[in-house]
Amino acid sequence: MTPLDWSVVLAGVSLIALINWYFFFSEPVAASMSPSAGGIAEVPIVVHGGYSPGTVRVPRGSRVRLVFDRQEDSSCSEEVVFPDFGIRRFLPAHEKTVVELTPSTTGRFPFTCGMSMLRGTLVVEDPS
Ligand SMILES: [Cu+2]
Repeated sequence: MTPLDWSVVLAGVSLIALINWYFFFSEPVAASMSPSAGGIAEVPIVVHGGYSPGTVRVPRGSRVRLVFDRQEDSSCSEEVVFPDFGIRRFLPAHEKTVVELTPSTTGRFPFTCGMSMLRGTLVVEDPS
């Protein structure tokens, strides 16, 4: 193999490592919300190649309103699923979709796209 071949291989391996790191190890910025006047915790979540923020902290026992703002039409993100809450919702492209739930137990609850490729976590904590 020529030096050029090696550099192509190296670039490919680095890219794969970077993608794996992104999907499995990066913990996107967490958003924390306390209930507003009406006792509703509203959290905006941008959907664009992933969920931003990827970790959403909400208080147990409050009505939680997650506003998914889907800024793409890639079919991967067209559905969002909250397995622990029995929720599966279609997210129209370039629109905001509200998902409401009231978590009654603390813990970490994943949410994903319809194919479980994009991942986020709902962290339910005791209200302080
Ligand atoms: Cu997907």
